[in-house]
Amino acid sequence: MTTSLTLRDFKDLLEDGRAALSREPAVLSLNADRALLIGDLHGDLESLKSSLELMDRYDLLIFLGDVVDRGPHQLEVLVGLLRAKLENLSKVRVIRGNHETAQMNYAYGFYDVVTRRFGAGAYGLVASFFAELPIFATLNGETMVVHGGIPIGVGSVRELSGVRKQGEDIEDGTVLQLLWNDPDESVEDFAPSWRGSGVYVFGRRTAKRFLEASGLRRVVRAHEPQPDGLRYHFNGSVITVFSCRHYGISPAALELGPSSIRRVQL
Ligand SMILES: [Mn+2]
Repeated sequence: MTTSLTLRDFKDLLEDGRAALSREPAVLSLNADRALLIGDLHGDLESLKSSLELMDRYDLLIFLGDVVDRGPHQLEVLVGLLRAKLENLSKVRVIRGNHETAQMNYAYGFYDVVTRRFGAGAYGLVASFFAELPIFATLNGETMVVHGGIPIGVGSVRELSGVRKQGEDIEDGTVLQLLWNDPDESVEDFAPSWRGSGVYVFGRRTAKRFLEASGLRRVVRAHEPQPDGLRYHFNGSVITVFSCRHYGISPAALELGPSSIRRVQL
C-alpha cells in the first residue's frame, strides 16, 4: 500500500490534506441518516480497511482520532485515511485525538516511523497537517463526537463553539481536556485523572448536566480500549468506541442510524 510511496507523494498528500482540512472549522456540525463512528486506530490497517469497505452503507464516516503511534502500520493507516478523506471530502471526517500531536509522536513512535522512512525533516509536514484537524463534531444536533470527553468548567456545548484549532501541540486547557478526559462511573462530577496534570475524569452528574444544558442525547468518544471495542457509560449517554485490535481487544465501530445504535465488528 505504501511500499512505492515516495517522499514527494507523501508531501503532496499531506499538503493536499492540510489544505482540505484548513477549509473545515474547528467545530464540525454534521448531519447524516446513517453514520459510522470509528475509534482509535493506532496503526491498525485491518480496521481502517474494514471501515472503508463499509463506506457505501453509510452517509458519513467519522474517525475519532489517534490514528498513529504504537501499532504496526501507522504510516499505511495515515496514508490510507488521507487518500479516503481526499476522495470523499464531506463523507469522511477526521477529528483530532491526543496522539495527533508532535509531543505524543516523539514519545510513542510515529516521529521515528516517518523519519526512518523519509528522513529527518519529513515529520514537520505531518505536524502541520495534524494542526488543521477539527477538535470535535456534533451530529444531527443530538450527538457530540469527540476523542476524549467533557472538560471541566464548561456548562454546555454552546460554550465550546469558540474553541480554536491548535498548533502542533495542544496549548488550550479546554481543548486538551476534550482530547484527554475520560468518563468514570465512580465519580459524580470531576476528579483528577491518572493520565496527568490538566486532565480529568468526569462522572454521571457532569454528563447529565452537560447533555441537558446542550440539548444533546449523548457523547460518543474514543480514547480508552474496551474488550468489545464498545462500552456504554451512564445508561448510554456516553459511549466509548475503540477500533484498534493491537490492544488485544475485539475492534468495533459504532453505527448511528435513524432510530438505532449498534456495534459493528471491524
Ligand atoms: Mn487517545
